[in-house]
Amino acid sequence: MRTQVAIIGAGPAGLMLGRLLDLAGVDNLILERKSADYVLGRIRAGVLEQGAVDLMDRAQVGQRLHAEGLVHDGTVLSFDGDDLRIDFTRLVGRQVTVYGQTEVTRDLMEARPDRTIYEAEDVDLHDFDGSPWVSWVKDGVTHRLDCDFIAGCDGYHGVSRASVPAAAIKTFERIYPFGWLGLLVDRPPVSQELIYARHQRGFALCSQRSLTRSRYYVQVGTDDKVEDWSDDRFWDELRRRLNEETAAAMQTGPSIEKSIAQLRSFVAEPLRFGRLFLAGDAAHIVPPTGAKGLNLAMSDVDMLAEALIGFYRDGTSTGLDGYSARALTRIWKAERFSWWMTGLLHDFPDDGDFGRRMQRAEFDYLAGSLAAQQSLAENYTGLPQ
Ligand code: RFL
Ligand code: PHB
Repeated sequence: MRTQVAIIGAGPAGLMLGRLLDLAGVDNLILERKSADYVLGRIRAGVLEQGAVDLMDRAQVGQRLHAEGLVHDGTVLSFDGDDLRIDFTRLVGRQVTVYGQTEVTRDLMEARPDRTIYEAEDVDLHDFDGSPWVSWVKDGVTHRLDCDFIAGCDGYHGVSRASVPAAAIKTFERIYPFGWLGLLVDRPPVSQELIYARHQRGFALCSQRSLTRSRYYVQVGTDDKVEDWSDDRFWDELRRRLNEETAAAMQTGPSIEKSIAQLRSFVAEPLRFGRLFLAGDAAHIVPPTGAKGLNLAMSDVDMLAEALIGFYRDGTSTGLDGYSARALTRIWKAERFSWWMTGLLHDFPDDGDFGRRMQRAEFDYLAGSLAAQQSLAENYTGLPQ
């Protein structure tokens, strides 16, 4: 078998890259380790920057997003019960859209019913410094795909980054001393806008998927297990971390999903190794506090698709040569913002009273400074490419 671009991973990065290449007439095949249902069952991101919404439109998969997505003009930060609204529209003239990653993935999958091989086991990358090819096993049979380029869109635990010789790659990492326990429930959101809350007991987030489905998170310890958290325990803890009116208005119910994510910052450099390119979570991880992971994955593949399409259309490799540096500039800015939001809003057990006072001072500064609020709004709604 032969294709122009072999894409590893059918998460949002791989599916969007495949779609952009399809529209430009560049042949590609996606290899995904899991089943389509498994991929759709993963509950992850919820907030899209305008740039990601625009990309969905350019990929001609934005119809349902515009019909069902919830456009938000601002968000609320809460510190020990004191609320501060960040008004994106007034501060920077931009908005964000609440539309689940599951829905983004579904829209992209429906636009491409074929040429994704699900349940491809033992995917292996070969000769990406010369004439690349990919092998995998499906139903006990080994297959081979020759290609011009490989796009590693297979997430943090994928095979693509792991295939690069250690001497060719440098990684930067911070693991935070806590995780997020998330719960999904079919109840209306407690608040029209998202609430990011810093409380003595730790961080909490009130998010949503629709007018009838809510997503809530609480900061938990690194040793906490989902089994330790009954729904009742989750709701009690969440309410304790919110101000009284919000806690009283909260509609609780049985969880339809509950999971814990460890928080980490991670960047790999560079993003190109011969004819292999990394994009999305395969290349970087942000803690979810700034709602940047999915958006970064989208902007990476937007740039990568432009570079690949340029190569096939004009025969020029300028875009491919510049991809790594161009994407990394944007990635590091999103890393900085996500790290900063995480630092402002979480309980850091080792930082003591001084650390807490610094967080409070930062919150008070934000509350009193339109310039500081504008900086937050500019980053949260998405920096330009
Ligand atoms: P994905 O989604 O991990 O997809 C990678 C795909 O590759 C497959 N794969 C393989 N396939 C073949 N062979 C192998 N050896 C393979 N190994 C892996 C996997 O099965 C999978 O299907 O990466 P991608 O496409 O780069 O997308 C990244 C996003 O998923 C991620 O950044 C976001 O979910 C992060 N994130 C958020 N991002 C936002 O922009 N806004 C948010 O509000 C937001 N909230 C979140 C989040 C992530 C969270 N968790 C669970 C870490 C909230 C949470 C709780
Ligand atoms: C979510 O709805 O899952 C979500 C929203 C905002 C974040 C992180 C996660 O910052």
